[in-house]
Amino acid sequence: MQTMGYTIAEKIIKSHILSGEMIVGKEIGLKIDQTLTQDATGTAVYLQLEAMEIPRVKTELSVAYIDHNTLQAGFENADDHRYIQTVAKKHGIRFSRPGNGICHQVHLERFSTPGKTLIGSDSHTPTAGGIGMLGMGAGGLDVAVAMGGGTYYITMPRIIKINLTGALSPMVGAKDVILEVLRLLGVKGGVGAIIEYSGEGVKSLSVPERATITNMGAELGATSSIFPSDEVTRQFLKAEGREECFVEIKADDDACYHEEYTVDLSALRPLAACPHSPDNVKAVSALEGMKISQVCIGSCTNSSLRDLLTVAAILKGKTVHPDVSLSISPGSKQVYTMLAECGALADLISAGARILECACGPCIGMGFSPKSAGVSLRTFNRNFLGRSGTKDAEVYLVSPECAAASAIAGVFTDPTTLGFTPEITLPEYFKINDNLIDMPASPEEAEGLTVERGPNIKPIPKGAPPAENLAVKVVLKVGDNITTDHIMPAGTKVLPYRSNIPKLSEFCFTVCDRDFPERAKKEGAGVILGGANYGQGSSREHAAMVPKYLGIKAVIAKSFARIHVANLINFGIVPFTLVNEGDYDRIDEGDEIYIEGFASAIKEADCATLVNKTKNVSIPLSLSLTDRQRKILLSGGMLEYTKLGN
Ligand code: MIC
Ligand code: SF4
Repeated sequence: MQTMGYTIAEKIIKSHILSGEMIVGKEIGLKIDQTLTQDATGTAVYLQLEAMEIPRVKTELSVAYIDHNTLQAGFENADDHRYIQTVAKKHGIRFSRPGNGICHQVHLERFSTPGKTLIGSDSHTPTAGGIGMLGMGAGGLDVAVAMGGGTYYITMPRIIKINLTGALSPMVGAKDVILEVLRLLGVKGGVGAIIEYSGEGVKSLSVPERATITNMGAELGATSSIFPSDEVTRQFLKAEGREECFVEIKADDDACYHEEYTVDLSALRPLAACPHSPDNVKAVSALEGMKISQVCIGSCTNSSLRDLLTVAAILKGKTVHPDVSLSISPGSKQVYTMLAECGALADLISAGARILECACGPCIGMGFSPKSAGVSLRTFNRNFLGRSGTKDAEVYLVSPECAAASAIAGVFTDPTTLGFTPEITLPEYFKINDNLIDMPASPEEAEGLTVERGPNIKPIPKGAPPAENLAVKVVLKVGDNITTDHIMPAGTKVLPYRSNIPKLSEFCFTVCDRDFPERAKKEGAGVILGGANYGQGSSREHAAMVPKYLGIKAVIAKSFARIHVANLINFGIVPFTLVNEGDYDRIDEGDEIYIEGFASAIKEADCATLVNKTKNVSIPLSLSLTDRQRKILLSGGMLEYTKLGN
C-alpha cells in the first residue's frame, strides 16, 4: 500500500484500474472512457471490431476521425472514408468528417476531459495530456477491444517529473520546450514512463502550448505525458463552451517520482531537431544562414489558433522567399474559421503561403514532398528518413516562430533576432460549430443500416497457433531505432492500401531493403533481427499485421518500443529479446536458425535458446510475457484469442 501521495497520472490510473497493482513494471488493466481513431489505422480497427462481433461501443465516447488519407488520387481513400462513416453510424461512434481537422487537435478542442482516460489508434493521443487527460496511443486491435468495453493493458509506468521554472522569452515557443526535453532524454528516454509537468512555469503555458509538449512526448517513447488541470485549463474549457468538464487535478505535495529534471523556460532559446531523428537537437543559432527550400507549418503538434496567429503576425506584409515553398495546414475547422474571421488568413495568403486543408497532409507524406536533397523546416513531430516522401531530403523540426521567420528569409533564421514580438490575443470564446461531427444512429435505427465496403477493403488475414519447433531463416537484419515508418512506410503511394494487406505487403521494409517482401514471401516463414528500440514511432499495427502476412514468426531484438511490442503480440509475432546484446553480431541475414520448444516457451518459459545452424552457435533469448499475452500468442493473435471467447 502506497503511503506517499500520488502524482497526476497515478491518480487517474488509480481511479481506472481494473486489474493488477500499481507496481512499476507490472501489467495493469485500465478502464477506458474514450477512444479515437483516424482513417489510416481506422479501417483496420473497425474491420476488427466487426470481426469480434461487437454490435455497439460501450465507451462513454468514441470518435472516428478522417484526417490522414485525404488525398483522393483514386477511389481507395474515399471508399475507406465511406466505410468508416457507415460503420461508425451503425456501431455508436461519432464521425468527424474530412475537413473537420486533425484528430488530436479536434479532440483537444471538443472532447478531451481532465481526469478521464483515452486511447487512440495513433501514437500522438497523449496530446490530450495538455488538458490533464491520460491519453495513450495503442494498436488498433486494443482500441477495438476497448470500444467493446474491454480492459486496456499496459505496463505500470514509472513517473518522470519535469519541473518547469520561469517563463518563455518572446519568440521562443512550446516546441522549444519539448525539443529541449528530447535533447535531455532522447528518443528512448521516456520508454516505460509517463512524463508529468509541474512547477511555476506551467501556469504561463496555455492548453494548446501544453498540448504541443505532450504531443511530442510520443517521440520520447513515453507511455503518456500529462499536465495538471488548473485555472488555465478551466479557461480553455470555458472558451470551448465545456466548462462543466473541468475538474482540478494536481499532484500531491508528497508525490514520489522516479526521475526529476528541471527546465528553465526563461533560459530556453529556439531549437531544431536535425535529420533524421527528433532527438538530434541543436540550437537554431548554430544553423542560421543555412539555405532552405521548403517550410511546412501545421500537424497535430503545432496547428492551434495561437500558433497560426503567431505565424500570420510574422508573415503580415511580407512575401515568402522566392526559393521557398511554404505550406500551412490549420489543425481544425475551428482554427481555420477563426483565422478567416479575424483576417489573419488573408495575411497568410497574401504572403504567399500555400494553404492546405485541415489534415495531416505533408506530415504523413500526403503531398508536399520536398525537392531532391531539399532542406525542409517543419513544425511537425517526426523527421524520420524518407517520411516526407523524398528520400534524400533533410527535414528539421522547428517552432512555428522559426518556421515563419525562415520562410521569409530563405535561410534558417533564429526568430529572436527579428527584433519584433507579435502580440497575440486569443478570443475569450472559440467559434463552436460541431456540424461536421455526425452523431451515430440509435440502436434501433442501427439495425437496419448497412456498412459500405469498397473493393479495396479486404478482410484482415487470419493467424494460426505456433508450431512446437521453429526452423526458419533470418529474412532481415536491421539496426537500432528502426521506426514503424521503416517497417510499413506511409505516403501517397502506400496509404491507400491500409485496408488491403496483400497489396500493402509489397511496400514492407522497402525503405531498408527493396527485395524484402519478395524474399519473405518466397521463404514462406522467417524471423527478423532488430537492434535497440525496435518499432519506435507510430502506433500503426500494419507494422505487425503485414510482417505476419509475410510469414514472420518472431522478431529478435535488443529492445522494443511499447506500442509496437503490443502490436506484435496482438498479431501472433513472438518478441524475443537478446540476453546478451553482443549476440546481435553472431546472427546475420540468411542464417538458418532453430528454436526447439518454440510453442512450449511461449506457453510457460521466460527464455529460449536459438541455435544458429549456419554459424554453429547457441544464443540465449529472453521472453517477457504476461499470462494473457502467452494465451494471445498461442491462439495465433488477439483476434483469434477474442473469438475463442476470451
Ligand atoms: C504518424 O504520425 O506516424 C501517424 C500516421 O499518425 C501514425 C499512425 C499511422 O501510421 O496511421 C501514428 O503516429 O500512430
Ligand atoms: Fe497526423 Fe502527423 Fe499528427 Fe501523425 S503526427 S497524427 S500524421 S499530424
